[in-house]
Amino acid sequence: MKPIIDLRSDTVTKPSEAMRKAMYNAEVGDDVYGEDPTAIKLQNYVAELLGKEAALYVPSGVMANQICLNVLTNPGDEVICEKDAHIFQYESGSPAALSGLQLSLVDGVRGIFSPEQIEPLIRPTSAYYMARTRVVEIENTHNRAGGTINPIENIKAISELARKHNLYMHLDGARIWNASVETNISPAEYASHFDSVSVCLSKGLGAPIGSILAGTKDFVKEAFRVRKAWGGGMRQVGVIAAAGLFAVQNNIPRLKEDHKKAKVLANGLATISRVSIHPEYVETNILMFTPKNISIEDFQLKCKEVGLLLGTGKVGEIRAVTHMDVSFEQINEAVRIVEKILS
Ligand code: TLP
Repeated sequence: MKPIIDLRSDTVTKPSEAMRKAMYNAEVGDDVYGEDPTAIKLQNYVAELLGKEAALYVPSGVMANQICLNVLTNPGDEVICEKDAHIFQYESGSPAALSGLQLSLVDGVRGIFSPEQIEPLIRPTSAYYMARTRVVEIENTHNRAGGTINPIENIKAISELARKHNLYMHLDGARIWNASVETNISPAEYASHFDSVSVCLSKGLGAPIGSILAGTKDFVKEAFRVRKAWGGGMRQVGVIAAAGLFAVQNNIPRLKEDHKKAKVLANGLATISRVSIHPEYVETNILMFTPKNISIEDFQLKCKEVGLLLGTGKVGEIRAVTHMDVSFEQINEAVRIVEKILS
């Protein structure tokens, strides 16, 4: 039987043999006491990569984002973000549930909003009866918008506006690595425009678990407290932190290959008349398309029956994500499968 072609997400990758060896050999200690040497190594390595004073290893991207928001805000505050932001769409209402926050949503163009769009949303500090605008959040690359890269000049202009209004900036950089390899702008340069940053090790980088949040020493000290309060304090965590360290030390440059795969897939799908797609929108490893005259559910089911797994994006959209565990040959096979189903 042919192996399944799993394009649901770049989270589906499995640890390689070399990564497992690093896990096996990891030195460990009790991380709740801050004594796990491998977690410390990972945190220091990523803090440096992001040009931040300190960093903290956490179980997931959701936890990283939510701890950052919690530390930056007080209940009743408002966070400005794009309408398709992960923190709004896919984090189970946690800004409200965990931190008492409300979100002010901006209608971006393929996930990207301008400073001009958000300036009128910033509430006057004199208006004591309004929520207090506290944070501007940017997701880069933007997942639900199809892996789009936020231009650095735009990020810079937004962060200048935020500074002017004494607002914090938070980066959901789950896939900042993808943006970085594509633009040659370092993760540190991206991060320099933000007070807090969350990055994922378990997506394109191929680690089985984990995210990192980063900021100033004081910020991370407080994040350490919140992580424990929310049940995210882990013990001999070095066995998984080793996988994260391996991922971040070895698997960033190869993300370019995943971007090529996404382009090959998009161009292939564009030749199918019953597929609606914009291959020119594909910037990184995520692509969105719509199969015509068939429901998303039926289409996904038919694909699944022949070994192709696809995800969903916005309503009526299929999401396909390329990653290290899918080959170019499998990408071509995926195009053939879709062509056959829609012929
Ligand atoms: N995204 C997942 C799903 O939740 C959609 C995926 O398959 O892409 N920020 C961004 C931009 C993300 O895409 C994700 C995960 C997260 C945060 C949360 O990471 P995890 O799943 O580790 O909590």
